[in-house]
Amino acid sequence: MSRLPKAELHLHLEGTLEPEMIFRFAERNSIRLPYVDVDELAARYRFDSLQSFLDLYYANMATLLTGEDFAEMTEAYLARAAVAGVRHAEVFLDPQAHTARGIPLDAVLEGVTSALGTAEQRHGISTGLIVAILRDQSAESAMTTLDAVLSSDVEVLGIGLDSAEVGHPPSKFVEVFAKARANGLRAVAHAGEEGPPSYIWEALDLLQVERIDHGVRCLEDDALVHRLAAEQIPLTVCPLSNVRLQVVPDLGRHPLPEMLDRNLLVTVNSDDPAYFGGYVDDNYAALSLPPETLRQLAANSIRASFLDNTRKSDLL
Ligand code: ES4
Ligand code: ZN
Repeated sequence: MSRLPKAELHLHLEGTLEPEMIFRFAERNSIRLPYVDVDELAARYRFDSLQSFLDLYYANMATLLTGEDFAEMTEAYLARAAVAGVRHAEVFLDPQAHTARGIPLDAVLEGVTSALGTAEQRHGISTGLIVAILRDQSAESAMTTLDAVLSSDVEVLGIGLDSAEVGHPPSKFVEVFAKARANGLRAVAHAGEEGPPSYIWEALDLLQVERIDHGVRCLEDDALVHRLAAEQIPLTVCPLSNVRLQVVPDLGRHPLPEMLDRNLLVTVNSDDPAYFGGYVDDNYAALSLPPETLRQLAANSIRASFLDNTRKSDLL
């Protein structure tokens, strides 16, 4: 199944920072790590919530300093994604996590886009960049970040919303998303991962997003499920992430089959593969679904992408 042509729609570039890379970048950037080796670091990859993961995810970013680091990380992801059959990737980047550490936004964007720009040629993967807003930071910080991104000369596909969900509802970012959409960005948001179904309603009605990232908690609200199904709003589900962050107890009890049964436009994605035990092919395999269902999920990922219809038809 790994070769099925597919799109990856929910992938945090910083979540592809593998332990080996963390040590290599720390060495060359003279950054002291609080772990002696890869094994000691890998032993910390046990999480009991989204926040417990985010603490390590942000700490490890201290090793990313130069445009070159961002380019290498992105290139390594693309090479691995090609092996997984990914033909199109719409990837998240968290600019605030880097600008807050004093890394110039231009270095981050140039590094990432230099690798994305050669992906088609090197790996046969078309790409788009989604700038994600950290919802646990202020709306002012989000607006400053959006303005900086819009005035840079990189091509950005969309705006997203991520980081610690509970207590940070979509309503906090209405103006930011309105401005992003007015400037031609596509809009998506994490909602209903740890947060309640009301956050999914808000993302749709207040932020006017075109896709929901995760969204697994929609099943708690029948009216919401009907809306998502009727409008065929894509849900970018990440099975291994959900298990590792204890959003669901185990893969056998993952709600994805029920979501498909309820006619939701579900896609399978890897979220933060360096942290959650696998890339997108591993997520497909982990579900233990029949081949025709896996084919359906791969087709859904193409349909749910922001590609134009011509390229969608080529990939389907
Ligand atoms: C994330 Cl799994 C997840 N949820 C929310 N925000 C994130 N940022 C990176 N991974
Ligand atoms: Zn995510």
